[in-house]
Amino acid sequence: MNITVTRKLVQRLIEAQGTAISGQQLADEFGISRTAVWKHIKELEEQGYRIESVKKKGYILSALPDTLEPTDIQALLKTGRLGQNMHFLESCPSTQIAAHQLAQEDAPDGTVVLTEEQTAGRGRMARRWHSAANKGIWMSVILRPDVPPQKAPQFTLVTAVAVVRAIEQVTGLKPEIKWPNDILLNGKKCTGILTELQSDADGIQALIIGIGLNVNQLREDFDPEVQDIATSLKMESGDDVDRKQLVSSILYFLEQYSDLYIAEGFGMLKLMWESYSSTIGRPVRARMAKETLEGMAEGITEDGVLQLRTPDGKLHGIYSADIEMTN
Ligand code: BT5
Repeated sequence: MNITVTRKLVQRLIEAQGTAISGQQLADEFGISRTAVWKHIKELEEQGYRIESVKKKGYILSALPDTLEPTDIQALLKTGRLGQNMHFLESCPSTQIAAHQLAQEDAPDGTVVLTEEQTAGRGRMARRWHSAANKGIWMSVILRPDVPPQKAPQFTLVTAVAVVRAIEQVTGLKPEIKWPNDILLNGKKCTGILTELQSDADGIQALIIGIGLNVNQLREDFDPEVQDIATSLKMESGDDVDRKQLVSSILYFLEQYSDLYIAEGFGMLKLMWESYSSTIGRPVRARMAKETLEGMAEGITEDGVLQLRTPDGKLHGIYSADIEMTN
């Protein structure tokens, strides 16, 4: 069986968006016999694609299997650049490591690395990111924006807004953002974002934006270390969530919002970020490397810096910290 034809057939059926295409038409388009089309369809059904065969009309794709097959995701993509170059790895230590390597090898702006399983997923400050197999989205996006390095931290906030919009669009859930890089549902973490930088004297060479999103895990799928603090979209919505749609939607919003940020600055995105934030207007404790401060989170600056007012009335700019709500 010609694998390329099988993949192209799926793309064609995805692009048809639920309308039927006759076996004869597919046979003509691919230059094969109708029997060969039928054999490819059977092969796809075995791989978990649900394809209805409607009399006198043809084939309709009604469901995709729960894999991260890149050509399927690309058929769903509504982006100009993000994800047009996509690398899929069945298992890897960390998509961040793979993406750093690709960026050094001149991978283009918008390159995406996706995996089913990370054996050494990482968070900030070398913390662990638990990345169980087949249930989440573990992905790194390479961006090459023409901005000075001091404009890099806001990309974490821009990405958070993009992921929240995508979760809303695909599931109807209403997530909140906890400064700077956590997305929460009912107070538990469903997403972490890690932005890393490759830069030299000429400025930013590449931003590597890592997104870890818990999608279809149940409580028992999480490591005991995070069972009480982590949640997944399935745990919150009660439904299985289509990871391919979600990847496509995240990349769409990330392209829109990062382009908006680069073209027009942080103003509009700051407003969006604040509207989703669970941190602003709340009393918080900020744990930093050298000190811990408690006070009221008043807002973020145009630079993405958290403004925290301590009881003595002083306003502190927080660049990096772990935040806990104190009420
Ligand atoms: C983060 O760090 O939240 C950033 C996580 C980024 C992960 C992505 S996955 C794709 C790409 N490849 C990588 O290797 N990384 C990126 P931080 O704010 O430091 O939070 C880490 C903390 O989150 C841990 O110390 C745990 O407490 C908690 N945690 C770990 N795994 C979790 C999970 N699956 N769900 C919820 N919380 C988790």
